[in-house]
Amino acid sequence: MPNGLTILDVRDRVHQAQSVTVLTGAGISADSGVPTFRGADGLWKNFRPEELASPEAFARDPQLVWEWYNWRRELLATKRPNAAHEALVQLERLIPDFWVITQNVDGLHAAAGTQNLSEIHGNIWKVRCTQCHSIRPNHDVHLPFPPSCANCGGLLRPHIVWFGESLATEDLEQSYAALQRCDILLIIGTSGVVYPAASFASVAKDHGAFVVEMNMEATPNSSVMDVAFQGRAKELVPLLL
Ligand code: BV8
Ligand code: ZN
Repeated sequence: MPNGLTILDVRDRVHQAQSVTVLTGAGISADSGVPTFRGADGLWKNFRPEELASPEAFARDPQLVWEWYNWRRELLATKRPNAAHEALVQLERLIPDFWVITQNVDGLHAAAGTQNLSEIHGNIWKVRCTQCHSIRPNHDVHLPFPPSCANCGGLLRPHIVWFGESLATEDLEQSYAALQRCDILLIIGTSGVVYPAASFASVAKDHGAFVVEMNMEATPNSSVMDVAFQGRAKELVPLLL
């Protein structure tokens, strides 16, 4: 259960740590103007995930799914990392072993300069061929339909992990390794409802890590945390510097 520790106590622990792992969700990008999934302005308010973020939806109506991703690409093209993303880049330079696991597909951690990064749900600025499975960066704000593979002419899909799809083995291996070796796990801006990311707090805790939550609201994982801070990521995360 959360105890009387202040954010300055956590800052001291972080600066003394050998290994720190961070798990982020849509909340860290909210301060960059990127809508979250389940909040009041959430993406899922207007859309139903199973209608769009699933292989079945893409098989049924690839054009509709691409229209949704084109809309999100257009929205994201104007967004920049905020003070929370930037603070994590500073921490990465200070702490011997630092790893960021993000559920976000917006690319803002990489844009801020984070090096040690696992984008476990993929990246909206990458496309994957449904035929030859080649993965390429693509920053076109709007892909004309049907987007076709330069390599084999196959239909391209977003390189994003949809519901019911497995996460990439390499991303899972990197994530579990980072969760098992860290002294501290910082969990920033996630509602803790999507698996397997929602189980990462328990994985780290089972390996003796000190687990800290920074979020606008309490989550189902809050009771697992050693300490939980409620507030905006762009205000809380820089306090760790
Ligand atoms: C898999 C791609 C295994 C789309 C996404 C029943 C029980 C347990 C599991 C399941 C189940 N039924 C189904 C499952 C599995 C399913 C799942 O977990 N479903 C949930 C909904 C129950 N998971 C999967 O399918 C995963 N795959 O398990 O494969 C498998 C095994 C065998 C065979 C096949 C497969 C795949 C999961 C990935 C799904 N893809 N996105 C897209 O993005 O286009 S998930 C989607 O949700 C996003 O990626 C997002 O990252 C993710 C999590 O959301 P959050 O990041 O947490 O965002 P959210 O809006 O929810 O919360 C934001 C938080 O920030 C809030 O708490 C808010 O208070 C806070 N906040 C807001 N502003 C701020 C802030 N905090 C700080 N500062 C602020 N300013
Ligand atoms: Zn191809």
